[in-house]
Amino acid sequence: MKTPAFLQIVHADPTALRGELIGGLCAETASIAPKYFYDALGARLFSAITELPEYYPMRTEAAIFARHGEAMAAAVGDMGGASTWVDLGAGNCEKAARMFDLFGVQRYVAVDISVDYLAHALEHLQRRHPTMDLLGIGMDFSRQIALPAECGDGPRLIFYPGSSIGNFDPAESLRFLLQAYQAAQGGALLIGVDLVKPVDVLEAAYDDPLGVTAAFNRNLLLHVNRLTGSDFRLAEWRHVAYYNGPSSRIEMHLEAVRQTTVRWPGGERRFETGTRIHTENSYKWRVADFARLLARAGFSGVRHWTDEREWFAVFLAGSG
Ligand code: AVJ
Repeated sequence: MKTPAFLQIVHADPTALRGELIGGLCAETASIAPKYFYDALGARLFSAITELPEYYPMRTEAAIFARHGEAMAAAVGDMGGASTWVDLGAGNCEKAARMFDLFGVQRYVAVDISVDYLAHALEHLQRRHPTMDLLGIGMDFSRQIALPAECGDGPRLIFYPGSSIGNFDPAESLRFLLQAYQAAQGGALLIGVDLVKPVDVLEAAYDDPLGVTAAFNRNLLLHVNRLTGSDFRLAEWRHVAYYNGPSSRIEMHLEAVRQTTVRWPGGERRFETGTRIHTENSYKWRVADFARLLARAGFSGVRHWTDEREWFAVFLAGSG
């Protein structure tokens, strides 16, 4: 049996991370970047979110792949095919693995910031697919998708499911798509995008009655305490999530329920009652606007598949 290969492209620099976090806390509008949600507990809480009846994106996307996967594979074939699948933010690799047979994937490159988790997932995957070429890459691709030569020089299928692109604002999304276009090397992009829909549906998905999303949001403070040595106390912060219509995005915040001072080695900040720390944006797109953005990034032959309610879309876009 083959063994999966690994490459560690960047080691997260703890001092730089700390500086970035403290900078966000001290800014006029305090913020913490959403990538910090995913410590070990945060990753499990997110997985619990995907089980909630109110959180429709994952199961809607899964249904689209199950129903239209064959058509997607045929469309990629019509575009000339892609020898390598590149999974951005692969996590447990399960979403991509479900498509291997349908797409006849021989070479799979899993990219994720958390390489330990990835190593484990790829070993498991290799046991189920003994002849496949598997490569794991520990890399933060949020600013730049700089894939190493080991990924091969043929056309690639860039796989970016789950509406992860929703964390980027429209300008950042365009930058990301331009990068994805280059990385595809004449292949294609397969990407999941959450769509605009009634506000009550959106808000329930990000403020569920069981409080799992609230726990996911508030757990961020425990992670920040560990990373920076700060002393956030959970009892003083509540989860706030609402749809910002003019910006087409869900916003998540943590709001101080009383006046509180947060201290860390070398600094502190006082938060008045009701002040907020912005923790996440999750943009919702209209099909026509996202198709236009793909075209602006250079993609052609854009197709999309959606569910009956048109709550979520999977786009396929060619870079050839
Ligand atoms: C992982 C960014 C797709 O925006 O729906 C879920 C994260 N935040 N509930 C999303 C999230 C709160 C999720 N993404």
